[in-house]
Amino acid sequence: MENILDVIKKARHVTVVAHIHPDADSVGSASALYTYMLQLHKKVTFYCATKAIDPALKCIPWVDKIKHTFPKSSDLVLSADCGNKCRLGEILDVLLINFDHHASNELFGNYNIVNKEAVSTSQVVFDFFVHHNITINSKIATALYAGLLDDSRNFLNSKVDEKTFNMAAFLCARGAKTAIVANHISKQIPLSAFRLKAAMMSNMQLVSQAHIALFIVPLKMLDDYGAHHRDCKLALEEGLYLPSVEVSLLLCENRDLSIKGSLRSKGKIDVNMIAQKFGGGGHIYSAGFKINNQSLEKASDMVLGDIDMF
Ligand SMILES: [Mn+2]
Repeated sequence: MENILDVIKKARHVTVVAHIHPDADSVGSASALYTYMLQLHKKVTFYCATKAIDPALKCIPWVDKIKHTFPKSSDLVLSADCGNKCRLGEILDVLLINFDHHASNELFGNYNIVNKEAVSTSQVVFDFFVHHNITINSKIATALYAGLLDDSRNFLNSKVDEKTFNMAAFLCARGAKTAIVANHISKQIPLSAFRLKAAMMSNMQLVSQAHIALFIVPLKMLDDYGAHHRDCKLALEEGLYLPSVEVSLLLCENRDLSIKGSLRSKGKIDVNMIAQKFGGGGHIYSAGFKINNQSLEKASDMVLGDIDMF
């Protein structure tokens, strides 16, 4: 681990990378690394390939600094919450340190700081900071807390343990703005997402003896409500609240007519394994994939056929 600090210290221009279609964990972890680079007086760029950043993430420090073009002079990348290279967007082939917690992480970095047991990538970054006695100021604390809150599903997912709460307590003590983060990340829904959720709920199908909640979202449904892909996750995650449901499956049409698949599980079924069959990945409880050149109906038959229920 020690020589990673040397690698960072030797770099002239560091770029922290949040993944495409970023969430609070990716942006929060990248933001914390960005603050650390400022503490080291490094030249640093915050890069994310996706231009439409969820406005809820504005509560995370430095989100206003995000650039969508990878800087040519960069000689080191710190990637945050990226399970594979495709998640990085268009970057140059430079030295890379991979901070992540995905079960499907492909260890694509020159250095891989990956803990698949961690609740969030922000926990991986937190452990790295604590291990190296790096100062956690209020900006870092707020950023890491945002990742922890979101990836732990508001401290409700099965990976949450004593360590999670100890980290939260530590971040509170360092000035994390917990109420502001909660109000943005967990307690605020745009009207478009509100309306989409209602439509998704009423169109939900229960299949495999009601063990699977299936949500099919054609592009037109998104457009009717002016909603985004990310807005689908509200209904997707609440599908698991039904007592009989073990897996919640979303198939959502992309603008290029490919299909984005998202899976959530209570834990009996490993959805990372299912997503990997379609070239995707993630975690046991939460995973995603993409299917090209298929109709929504065909895609749903393909995926349902690959979920073995007990
Ligand atoms: Mn994450």
